[in-house]
Amino acid sequence: MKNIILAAAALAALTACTNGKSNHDPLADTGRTERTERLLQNLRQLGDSAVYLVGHHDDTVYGIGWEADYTADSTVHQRSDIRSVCGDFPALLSFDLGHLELGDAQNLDAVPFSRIRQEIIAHFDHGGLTTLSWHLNNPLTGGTSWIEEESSRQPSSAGRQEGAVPAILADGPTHNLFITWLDRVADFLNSLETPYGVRVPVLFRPWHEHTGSWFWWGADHCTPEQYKALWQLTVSRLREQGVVNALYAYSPGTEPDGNVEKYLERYPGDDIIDLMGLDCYYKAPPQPSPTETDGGRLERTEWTSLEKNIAMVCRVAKEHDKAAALTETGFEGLPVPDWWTATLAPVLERHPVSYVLVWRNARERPTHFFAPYPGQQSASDFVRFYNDPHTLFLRDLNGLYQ
Ligand code: BMA
Repeated sequence: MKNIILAAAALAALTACTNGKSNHDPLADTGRTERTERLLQNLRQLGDSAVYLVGHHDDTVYGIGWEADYTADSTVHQRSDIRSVCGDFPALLSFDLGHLELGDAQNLDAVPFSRIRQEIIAHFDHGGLTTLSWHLNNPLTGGTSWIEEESSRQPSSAGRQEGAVPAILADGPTHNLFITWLDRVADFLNSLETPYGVRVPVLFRPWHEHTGSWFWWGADHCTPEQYKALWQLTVSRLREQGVVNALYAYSPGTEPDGNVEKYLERYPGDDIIDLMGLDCYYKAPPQPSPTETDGGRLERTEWTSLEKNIAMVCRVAKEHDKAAALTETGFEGLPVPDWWTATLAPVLERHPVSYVLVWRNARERPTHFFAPYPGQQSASDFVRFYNDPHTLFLRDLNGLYQ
């Protein structure tokens, strides 16, 4: 385990005694488990420290050139592209609940929900954290989360997409259907329990990137009031269904462009949200001309959209007493060998967040990956990133729930 440099508060929180593997699972005054509330405190404190958790979507279930055997329990929490590169799992795992709402056995990326449950519990047992996104289908049209895909598949239904959010609010035509979908999510969250009787805390991150308009809950498809009502309905129903182990993350895209009013325009409220985030991907800048002598390095290290937005997110999260995070990021295909230490790490050093999450290494789309794998050109730089005293991986954690 590396030497961790932590601010005093985070040091106390993260290194306190054991990970708490007992079946003592009391509720706090908030109605959530005490472990869930302590996790929130620790995520908040991480924002005051110089360190952050590193996360990867679908990390332990597949990677480039491999997929876990979902029929064998012995393959749970065993393999990971990140582990193959640096010898440790990410501190944060992420999975998607898309198609859980349909009652399917596997999610939209063909990972069984039973395996996702096992991975979450195993990761918690090792002291780690899991976040869950939800690329759910459109209850009004039956299409996917994505507007374009849906419009191009069924051009005649494009106009109806604008009504998908109001249609699930009270008295809307798909309200009852949507409640059954939420109840399936509640059942799943309630099923995240260790053999020793502890509900596993998770960070639920639905309705993401809503400042863009590619999802049916996006900015052009509902009003701010409807979007807020969607969140209220979601969280209040999950609470009613006995969910005591979820924190909730708000994660707009980069459209607010550093403008706090825009960032908060659809914010559902401090009583609902626990963590304020940002989804911001790195896009390769245009190739430098041969007359430019720095080979493009200067441009590469200036990530303006992230700088602007993450500074604002850190500030506003502090004002609202919330945790802050870079809830999704990455550079698809990692074509630059030093992206981790030359581009990502310097921004996060300037703007302390509780975690950074990179997206998945799709085994079915070999160019769609965001973490290195052995032999990938950024792998040795990722090891430097791993050894950076600011980054936390699984073995660095001891007490995230204490
Ligand atoms: C997107 C892509 C898709 C995937 C979806 C949900 O960003 O990775 O291939 O289905 O996320 O995981």
